[in-house]
Amino acid sequence: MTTAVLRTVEQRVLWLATAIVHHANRVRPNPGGLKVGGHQASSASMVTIMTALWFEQLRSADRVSVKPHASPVLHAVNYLLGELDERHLTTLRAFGGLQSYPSRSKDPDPVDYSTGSVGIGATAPIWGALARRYVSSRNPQVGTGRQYSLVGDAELDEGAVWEAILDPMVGELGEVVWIVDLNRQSLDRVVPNIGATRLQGMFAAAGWQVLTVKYGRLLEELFTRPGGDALRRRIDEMPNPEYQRLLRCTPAQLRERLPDESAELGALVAGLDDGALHAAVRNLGGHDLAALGDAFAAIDDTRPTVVFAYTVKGHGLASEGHPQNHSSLLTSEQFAELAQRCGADPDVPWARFPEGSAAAELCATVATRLRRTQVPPGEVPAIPTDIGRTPSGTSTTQAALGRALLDLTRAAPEAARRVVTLCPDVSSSTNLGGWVNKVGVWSARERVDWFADDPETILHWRERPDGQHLELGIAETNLVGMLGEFGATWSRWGEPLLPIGVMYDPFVERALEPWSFGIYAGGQSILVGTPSGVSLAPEGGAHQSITTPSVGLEQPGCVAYEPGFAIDVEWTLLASLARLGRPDGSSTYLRLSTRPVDQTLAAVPTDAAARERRRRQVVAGAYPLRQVPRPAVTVAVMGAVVPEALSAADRLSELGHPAEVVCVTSAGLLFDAVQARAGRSDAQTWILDAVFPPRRAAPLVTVLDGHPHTLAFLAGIHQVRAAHLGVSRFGQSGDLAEVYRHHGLDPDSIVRAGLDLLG
Ligand SMILES: Cc1ncc(C[n+]2csc(CCOP(=O)(O)OP(=O)(O)O)c2C)c(N)n1
Ligand SMILES: [Mg+2]
Repeated sequence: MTTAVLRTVEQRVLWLATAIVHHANRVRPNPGGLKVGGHQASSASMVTIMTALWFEQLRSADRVSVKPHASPVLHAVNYLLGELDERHLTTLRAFGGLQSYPSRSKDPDPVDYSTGSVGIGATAPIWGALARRYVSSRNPQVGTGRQYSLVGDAELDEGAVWEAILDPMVGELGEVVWIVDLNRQSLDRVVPNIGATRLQGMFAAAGWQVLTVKYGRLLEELFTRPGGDALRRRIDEMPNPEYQRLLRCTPAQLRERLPDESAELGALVAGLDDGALHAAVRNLGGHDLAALGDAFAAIDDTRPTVVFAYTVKGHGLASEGHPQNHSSLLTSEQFAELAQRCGADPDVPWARFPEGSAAAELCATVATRLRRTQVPPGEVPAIPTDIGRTPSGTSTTQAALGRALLDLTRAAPEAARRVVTLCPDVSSSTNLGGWVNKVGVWSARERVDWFADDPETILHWRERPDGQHLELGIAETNLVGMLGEFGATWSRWGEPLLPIGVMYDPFVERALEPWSFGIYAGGQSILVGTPSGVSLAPEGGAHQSITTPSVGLEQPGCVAYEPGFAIDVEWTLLASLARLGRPDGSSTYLRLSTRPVDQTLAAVPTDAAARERRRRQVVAGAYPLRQVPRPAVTVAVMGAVVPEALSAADRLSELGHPAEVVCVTSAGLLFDAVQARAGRSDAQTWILDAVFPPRRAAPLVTVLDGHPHTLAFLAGIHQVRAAHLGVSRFGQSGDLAEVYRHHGLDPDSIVRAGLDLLG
């Protein structure tokens, strides 16, 4: 195909992307008057790259993550390929319309990766590549294909990017290709020293192939003329803001500024007409289809590749290169000028290429080449609801997780084979050793376990393609990025996985935003935070978590559980696994503890029906742990501090105030039920009647190892007087009893709170 046809398509993509934003802001009625916004300059920067990629390079098995602010370009391309109906082009940022940033779950056209949180969308294809490799080590049918990221240059400021690039597994992913839109601008400014050489060195040091597309054909040709070396040196050496200033200059101003007292360069510039001079200054490789084509041809696929493509933010628009162009919008006059340059008509903005034209034929051919067959989601094998064991003796909820996973391998081997655990260097300290020994560590190819014959090795590190555990460095952002993509394999390749990520609870908050973004993007997973709270007593203040229970309460697309007993861990885990890997699924956050607890306190009913009733309540959010005929006070407790609540209830009863204990397993589910009862959600409400029936309403003490507001809403169920105990200060190392006393979680504090309520 000729470059001229591609150039025609490129101009139309620029036009459509700009028009989509223009329509949303200057044409569509805006009764509210709030600026709609959109990013014409960020889009224009990427138009040539995306035209070259889609119309020449992409194959149907490839996947692409598009930088957030280029979403209009993606929609323009999809429109030209027949993947997006014209009626959507007028709906950017409208209610129910095209999303501000590419959204896999909400946009009506094909979007491979949701982006928006810079750095996170960029790294998603890395985790998508690993997820595909993992799945293809079980089912070779899922195929291969490149995983592209189209990245804004300022996105490389994000730690998430470097955390991903440094992971040793990533250096082996030859299907990963990043294209950096090097426009030297971020949101606020021209980046004074973008340091392309430094960035290139960092990628190279991580084992990536580094390609650079700096100049276009016109400049390259000028460099060969007399004075060409001086011109190259001048452009190479000038600071970014000076170069950026030249983009805003008239040809006359360029003649003054560019030569910089070099006679040779002056002569070269003097020999160029105005049009050539104006074009030369902005003739960067990222806007040169031939230069981009050469770079694509050089990708070797034996290791990840990064292409640094030099571009101009706002290329081809009146706002091009201006430092404040990030969210600036063309005026209607500027828009009309653009129409002229692009051969478009502002009154018929969505016109397609004339039938039979070379451009129309190119669109049709590419559409056929990229068409994908829809994959059905794929069934998760049945997951039992109850394995049937009743733990006795002393155990921790953290240890219960590893045990429940091992039990699952025996009770439901098919389902257990779908489980994949991910850990940022804390497998052994979070009690996953037994599971890792059983299922092995995943690696694309078998590796030697040099300690296999060492009798002192307890945790065996057998790396092989059928392993089910992935270990990362101490990189919580990588972990949740990976969780999101492993949780989306059902939708990409019809192969559901059941991913469980395990990290220390205090670091859940560090990982929360990217994990939440993964849920928003449509992946489902279980995130386990353990150990948690101040119950890790001697470990001390540095590792305690305080606010995570409310994270569990508030995170959309996620059910949060904080079980008190081992059996509760098993039941909630099984229920959570059953919600993964499907279109209507949801994620789980499981907050576990290293506090040893006597498991007989759970008083698991021995009668099968009563046990099942208990199980259902545990999974629905709460159960009555101890009941008295006419309670004077209710203690609602969650997680590790259940023994303190039971002991306080005993004492209150001895003092003549019969106290019952409700064990909360999910504050979030109870809150949903409260909202539903008021007609504000369609969650189930039966759990409130089962656990908090009106006839048993009594003053309420709530207790948890986390911030006390988490359970405070329970007082609203029957408008009872209430006291809320929990952790609201940084803590101390110490013995468990000392630490609980310090934070007011000990039985004395609970008894006192109960007596206060009773007056
Ligand atoms: C995590 C995060 N922080 C901040 C932002 C706000 N933000 C959006 S775009 C942007 C600058 C992006 O610059 P670059 O990646 O170079 O894209 P360009 O528009 O230049 O193509 C910023 C700071 C964001 N979306 N996500
Ligand atoms: Mg930029």
